[in-house]
Amino acid sequence: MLLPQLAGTSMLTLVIGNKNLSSWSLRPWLVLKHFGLDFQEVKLPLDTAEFHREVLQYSPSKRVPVLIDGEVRVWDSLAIAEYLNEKVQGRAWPTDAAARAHARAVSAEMHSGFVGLRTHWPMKATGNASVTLPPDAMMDVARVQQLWHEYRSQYAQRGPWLFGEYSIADAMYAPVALRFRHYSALIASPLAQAYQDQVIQDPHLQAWIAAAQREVDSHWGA
Ligand SMILES: N[C@@H](CCC(=O)N[C@@H](CS)C(=O)NCC(=O)O)C(=O)O
Repeated sequence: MLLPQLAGTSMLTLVIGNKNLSSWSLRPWLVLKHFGLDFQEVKLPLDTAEFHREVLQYSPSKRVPVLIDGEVRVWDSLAIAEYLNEKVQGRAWPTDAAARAHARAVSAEMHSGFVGLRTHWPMKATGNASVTLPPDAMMDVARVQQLWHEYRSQYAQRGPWLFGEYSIADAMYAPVALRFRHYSALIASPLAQAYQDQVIQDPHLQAWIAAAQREVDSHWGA
């Protein structure tokens, strides 16, 4: 059944957490923006009584993000990205089969891995901090940089994103670019550094960062 507060709208709805903190929310939000899909946001403040009270009406997993499309609810960032990919006739993955397979592999690797990096350097879209990483997290940082270097070397001729044109893989790694910025990660490879710059300078990501700053300034969700 359609949620009463969303009845009467045929627009896609993305339920997200704080823009300063919610890395999983950022990913499908970027896919929606990059592929020009109209949507409205519902924002819930993470780790609050309000979040726990409200989230179940949207999300069977009690987590965000969740996409609501009429009667259809899709939870989990990667499943949402795949659903959106179908809405744009497959344009959210690279057209070339080998690039597509690798884009899917690195996206799955991000989705299921990098636990050390994600634990010790949680995403903050604003500000900066200095946090020393344990060896497992340092290996994650090195692996991300290695794969950025590898795919930017391979697909440089096709455009500035990881596989040339913008794809779900870029959305999956955007929170890592923000982590590297927040914690001032050293990036040895010039190609990986250029890719991080490309991700951070993305006007859509800049809009997300500006909204995150407004949250922080107004103590929203604090
Ligand atoms: N695997 C999920 C992870 C979702 C997730 O952990 N979301 C966090 C916010 S970034 C959340 O909802 N946390 C609230 C809680 O666990 O109570 C995805 O890819 O969407």
